[in-house]
Amino acid sequence: MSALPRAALPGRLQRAPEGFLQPAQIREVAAGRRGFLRSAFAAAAGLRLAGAARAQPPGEEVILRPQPWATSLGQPVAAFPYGQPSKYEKNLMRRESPGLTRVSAASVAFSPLQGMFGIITASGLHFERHHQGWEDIDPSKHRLMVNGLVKQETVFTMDELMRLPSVSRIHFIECGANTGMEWGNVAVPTVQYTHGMLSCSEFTGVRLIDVLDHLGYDRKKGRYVLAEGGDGSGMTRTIPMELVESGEVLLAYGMNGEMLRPENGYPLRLVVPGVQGVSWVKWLRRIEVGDMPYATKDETVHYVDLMPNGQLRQYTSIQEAKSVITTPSGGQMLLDKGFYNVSGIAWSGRGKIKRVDVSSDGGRNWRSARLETPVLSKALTRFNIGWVWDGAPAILQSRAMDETGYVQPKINQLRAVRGTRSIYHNNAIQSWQVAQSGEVSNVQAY
Ligand SMILES: Nc1nc2c(c(=O)[nH]1)N[C@H]1C(S)=C(S)[C@@H](COP(=O)(O)O)O[C@H]1N2
Ligand SMILES: [Mo]
Repeated sequence: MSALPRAALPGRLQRAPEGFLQPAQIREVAAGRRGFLRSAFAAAAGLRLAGAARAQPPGEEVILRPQPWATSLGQPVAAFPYGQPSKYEKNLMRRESPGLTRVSAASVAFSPLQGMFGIITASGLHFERHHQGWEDIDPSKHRLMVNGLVKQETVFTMDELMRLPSVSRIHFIECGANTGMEWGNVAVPTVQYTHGMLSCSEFTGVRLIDVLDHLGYDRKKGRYVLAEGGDGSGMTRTIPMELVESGEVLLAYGMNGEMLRPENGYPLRLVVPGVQGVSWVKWLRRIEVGDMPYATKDETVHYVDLMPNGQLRQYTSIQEAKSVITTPSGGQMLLDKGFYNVSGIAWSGRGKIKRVDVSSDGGRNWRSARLETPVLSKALTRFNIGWVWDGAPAILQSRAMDETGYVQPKINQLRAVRGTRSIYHNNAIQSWQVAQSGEVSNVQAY
């Protein structure tokens, strides 16, 4: 990928400490504000910086004078019957990568990880990956057929499915192609494009095993499930029955407290915790129980890993432990030396995150970050750690370890095993370079 249109990049100052100020405003308040930040955070971090005792700046206009919002009548309730983000948050949105070709409606919109907090992805910012565009299916016309090795082949309406016992679970979903550009040393500029085919939501639905049990599936022979989507892409994936029997696979209709959004599979999608996104079949119309893997186009032509010896690795569906620093990250800018809260997310398709280490010197020295609780299995885990930038060039990295003891590899360790011709399953450590100017950019460092 070469030159990027400027408009495709999130604002350089987004979520930098002074990210809400316009450049002119920044210059205006710079001296005073910086002095204040320096002393406040030096105290908070228990640090002693030269000049830290400097007096606080005199008050600004905005704090001294009553502002329009304090002297007028506010908007009435339900001005927007369905709530919208502030108009000042317009920069925070899903984006298509300028480096990827859009094939008609088959494309990707990435989540803006650089501007998100905690572990839950706001539904309107959930990434989108469609093989043939999205549909808004009338739920009264949607059906789920369950057939194959079951005693009682059945077609369900949505009403029938929603009468069954339901569960709600928080899980991440990551496309197997997330971070795929980095295999070929193509450093895309921002975390939105390097890692934004990743989201985490609370999903509500019926456990697939409950439905299969009820219909009397063949426990001996029926070791695989085929999931088929109702969109034009003919999306079909094989799910091993052990995953279904673990009770984790859901026929989900809810996401973050409301019905699924159309682009995420309304009214029904499969949720397969820990497994790459493609198996989370959207607009789910059919589940077939079978006695062997189906080897569909989506698991023979696509979503296979080309290994250095020229062979294709198949059915590598579990997303291994991975993490990324989201602030500061590529495209952002540190405006001054001093304290920064380094924040990021970690996840593993094999269970809970156990530890995240952070380095500011390209992996020579590591410190363990604070994991925000609750730490959930197969969900995003937020980590935070304080860092004092001394103004010299630095390389920020994070390294996740999951409860199995697996440690996220460096990109060269991964390449040694996998070669460079893969598209999928790149879970390497991400490096963000902080230049002396404060500019943060994507680099590959070992
Ligand atoms: N029916 C159907 N299901 C689908 C797809 C699709 O194109 N059609 N895309 C898959 C892929 S490749 C991914 S990564 C996830 C993306 O889910 P999302 O759009 O809700 O983020 O859905 C999967 N399920
Ligand atoms: Mo995907």
